[in-house]
Amino acid sequence: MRIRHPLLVVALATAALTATPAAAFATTGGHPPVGSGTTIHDTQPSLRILAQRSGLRVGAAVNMDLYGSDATYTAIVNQQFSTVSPENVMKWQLVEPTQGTYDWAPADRLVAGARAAHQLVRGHTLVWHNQLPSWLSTDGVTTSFTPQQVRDLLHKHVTDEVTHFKGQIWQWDVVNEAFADDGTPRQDIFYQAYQALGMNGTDYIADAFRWAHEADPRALLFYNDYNLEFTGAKSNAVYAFVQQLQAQGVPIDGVGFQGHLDTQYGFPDLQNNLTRFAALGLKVALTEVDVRTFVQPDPANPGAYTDIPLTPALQATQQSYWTQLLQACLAVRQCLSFTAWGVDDGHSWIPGVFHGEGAGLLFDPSYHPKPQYQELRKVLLTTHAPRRS
Ligand code: 9MR
Repeated sequence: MRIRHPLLVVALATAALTATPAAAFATTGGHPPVGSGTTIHDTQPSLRILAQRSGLRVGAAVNMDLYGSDATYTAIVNQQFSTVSPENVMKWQLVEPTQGTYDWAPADRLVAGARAAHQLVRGHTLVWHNQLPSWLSTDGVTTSFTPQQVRDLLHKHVTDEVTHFKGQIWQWDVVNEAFADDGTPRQDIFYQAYQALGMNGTDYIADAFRWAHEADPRALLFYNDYNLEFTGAKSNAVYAFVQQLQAQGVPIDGVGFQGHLDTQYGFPDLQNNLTRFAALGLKVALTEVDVRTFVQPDPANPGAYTDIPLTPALQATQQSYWTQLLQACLAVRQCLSFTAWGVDDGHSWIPGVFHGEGAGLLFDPSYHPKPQYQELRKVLLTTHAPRRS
């Protein structure tokens, strides 16, 4: 996959991000200057430029409350990344908050911005038990609609959303997180509806891929999940399941490995898993990478935390995990993109979900690049591993 306008991209990449006073590091307790300054240097090639050597797309999930209004945030998104994912604004809850009334505006803004910055878009996500509109389900497992109505609503949702963005989405996460960690299918409203209709509970997945393909035959259609990085009950179940889909002629193109890692667990046998899925004739991608760790409490704010790892050893483990994640993707020719789930530690889902953990991303809350950012640059600079296009 080649970036079509290399000159423009170089121009974007060589523009300085911001001039930030060194004092910002002291107040945030942030990271020391990387290289010789407090900014990403204007002579330093961006991640997207470096990744181009291997035809790899590097991406970030974008928070639309910041995109376009926070200049530094927006500059990082445009300068560093060649693919973007909407962190929330393409989810069913956001696009159809009231039944029958769509709100495409925030997602349209991202798609337009991506086009202007010569980025590709990963559409996230069409079918998920979470972040459903409240008129459909408040908990993902109960609904007031009949099974046939649930199937019809799913058909309409997938068709309308994929049609709305037709021609503008590179990869769609068609179905997200449909399996539990023990390898059993999640019994959400879709699974239950299909069972009640006398089908296999998981048949909604095949339907969603078929409907998405009908609406935009050129988009790459992905199944996306977490913990597929490790060989185990879940990745084995998904591995068997996607083979079933292929045997039934379901138009699935790829599998997304989210890549939400935590330094308290060992590094997964990721390359092995990427390789076995790719060997099925599928594309693969790292879709939601972050590496969380335990962080220091904020002395000024009891109960709150900084984004500074508790120990230098944890910081070193984080850096090594980022390096290994990227190396695994580069080692597998079918791995098309490597996307971080956010830009900076000040806007990450992690602290709200994992108490006392954080520091998962590549930029600190003052938008300074962290050491793991430089680690990724080093890997990209020293690796030439063309993708299978
Ligand atoms: O980052 C997203 C956060 O802003 C939302 O509140 C949350 C709702 O569950 O979803 C987060 O993104 C998730 C993604 O869509 C699917 N994989 C797990 C991600 C982190 O929870």
